[in-house]
Amino acid sequence: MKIITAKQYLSEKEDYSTSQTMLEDIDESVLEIIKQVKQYGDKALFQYTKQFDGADLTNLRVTDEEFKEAEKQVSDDFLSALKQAKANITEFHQVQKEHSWFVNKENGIMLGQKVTPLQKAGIYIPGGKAAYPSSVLMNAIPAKLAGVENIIITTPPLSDGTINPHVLAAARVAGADAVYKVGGAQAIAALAYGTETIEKVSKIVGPGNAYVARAKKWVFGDVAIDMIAGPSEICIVADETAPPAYVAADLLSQAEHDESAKPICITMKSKLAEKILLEVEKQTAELERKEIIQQSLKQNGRIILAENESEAFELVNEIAPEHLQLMIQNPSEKLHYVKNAGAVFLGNYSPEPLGDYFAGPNHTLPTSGTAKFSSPLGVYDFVKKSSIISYSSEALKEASDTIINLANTEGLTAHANSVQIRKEGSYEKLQD
Ligand code: HSO
Ligand code: ZN
Repeated sequence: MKIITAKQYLSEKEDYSTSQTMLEDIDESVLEIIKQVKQYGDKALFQYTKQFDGADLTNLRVTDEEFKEAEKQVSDDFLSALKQAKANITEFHQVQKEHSWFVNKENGIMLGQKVTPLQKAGIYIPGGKAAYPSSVLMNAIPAKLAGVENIIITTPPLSDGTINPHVLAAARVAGADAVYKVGGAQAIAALAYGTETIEKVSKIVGPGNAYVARAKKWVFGDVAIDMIAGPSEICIVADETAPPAYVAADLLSQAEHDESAKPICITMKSKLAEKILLEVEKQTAELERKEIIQQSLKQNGRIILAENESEAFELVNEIAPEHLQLMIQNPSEKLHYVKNAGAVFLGNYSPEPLGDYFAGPNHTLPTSGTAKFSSPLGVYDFVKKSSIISYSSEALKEASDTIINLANTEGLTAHANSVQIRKEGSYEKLQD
């Protein structure tokens, strides 16, 4: 981790973690996998699961017995933690529900917008070390609240054919309808196009590695996707009221996710910068995932010295971080300076992991600067809208000339005729 100025930060070249040639290689295998799954369905899924996960399966769907076994393996304390988190996530997301609306206007005109849940949603949950039960809750609960009838999860099995019991327990608590043992690009292809066992969904959500991310990009259009998630990011704006040990701990909480995670602190005080740096070094040495953390700190860890708060916020808005912590005096009064951030944590007692697990807002957030135009995952991601239009014969007659004029101007005389025929009341005449 190094201390630099705002100018130096902005002039640093972006270090693309996935190079162009790597991307081309990934795309080549991803496209082949998609093709095979489209053509051979389950057979391709079994074969890829054997090849990539080392699991020789005969059944893709997790059975009731497997769920029961998983629930026995997890502690009561863990189950109760899941349930508390679920209650908070539900309470927060409940407010996001959108409702259909209709307005009756003069002359027998009715207009409206009908909100309909997606019928089927597919959630991808990574396996192995990055198997996060919290992500199961964060993806499935908003879908459930939106009214999605069929919520299915795909996740890669371990080589013995089992799934992380904590993930299965979370799937049950969240109310998922089925869990399938399949991961990688093959899972995304199965969700997008369907196989004998896995039903085709309308939208695929959830985090994943580079293969999953590229597969999502390739199937987009045939199916909806949530976002292409990049590595985790945290940006902390700290002034002299921020305890350096807290700042360091929070930076490291995101650094441990991934070698290419981005832990950034912006401060106006160079003394504080030095203290935070010392704390980062001290705390890293004690942490279990120090190898990952050290990589992340080396590649992307920065303490940026800003001249004043206004420069600090300019930088924040340019970075558009996934997570922004304001560890400054009166943080809520400064909130209006924040234009681009996935989630904003205010004060010294709102550390980022509070949001990852417990507070209620979603932890699926826009990364890599996409907070400039994207929002956190929410109930609104699992519904779609239809416009409703209803006119009476008088209302249509009154509008006819205007519509006919617009249609004729576009040279679309059949459009004009569809209105003209009603204006003349030809149908009514035919009935006579
Ligand atoms: N901070 C991650 C989400 C997560 N953290 C899951 C722990 N578990 C999203 O950037
Ligand atoms: Zn996290």
